Amino acid sequence: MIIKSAEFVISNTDIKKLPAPNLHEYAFIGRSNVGKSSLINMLTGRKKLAKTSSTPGKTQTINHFIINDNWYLTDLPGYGYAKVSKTERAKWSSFIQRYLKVRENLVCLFVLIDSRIKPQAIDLDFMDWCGKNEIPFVIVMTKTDKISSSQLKKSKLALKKAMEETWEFLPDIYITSSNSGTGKDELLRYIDDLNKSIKIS
Ligand SMILES: Nc1nc2c(ncn2[C@@H]2O[C@H](COP(=O)(O)OP(=O)(O)OP(=O)(O)O)[C@@H](O)[C@H]2O)c(=O)[nH]1
Ligand SMILES: [Mg+2]
Repeated sequence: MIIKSAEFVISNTDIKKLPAPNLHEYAFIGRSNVGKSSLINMLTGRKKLAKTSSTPGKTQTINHFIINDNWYLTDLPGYGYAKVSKTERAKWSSFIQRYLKVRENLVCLFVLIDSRIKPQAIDLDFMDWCGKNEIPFVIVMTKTDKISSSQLKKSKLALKKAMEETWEFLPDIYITSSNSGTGKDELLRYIDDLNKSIKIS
């Protein structure tokens, strides 16, 4: 798929102010600093569309971007940010969980996992929560430019093993690097296929 246009639409902390749910939507979630905003920039080929930072906790709101005037990419705040208070964290999860549950045009959630580290309880718990709430998702392993191909193989295997504890069928796993562009064509093709095969009423 060719990205002809990618524009910022709205930043939200209020579920009621989200854009009308009349277009296909794909959201990016994962731990703080995992590379959600960078991946949105890599996929759209716009370096500064979503704001990125080397300090965790950069994205604090739900950010909608409209692509080719036809579908939404949504950048979400990260979870598991250690410096955030318990109350703030609880607020975050109820806000994001509500968004994920009510957003009827959310075709697929991309759950980003750092390819450099072993499976984390917070990611596994979050994916279990998605399963229980019937939120369709695939996994995206990020920052693969920072590890060797044998390390990547090991990471992927470890993740699959950890997921097999609770999952009978595993979701697709995409391999990406926002630095090198790895995975761009595959993810855009996946989105294009879903745009064509799923009807948004
Ligand atoms: N080497 C490398 N660095 C990356 C990659 N993706 C992101 N980064 C770096 O990781 C840091 C965090 O990236 P962001 O895209 O801001 O992460 P985020 O998940 O949006 O973070 P929050 O909004 O804070 O939750 C930045 O310093 C990026 O440059 C990647 O594929 N490779
Ligand atoms: Mg971000």
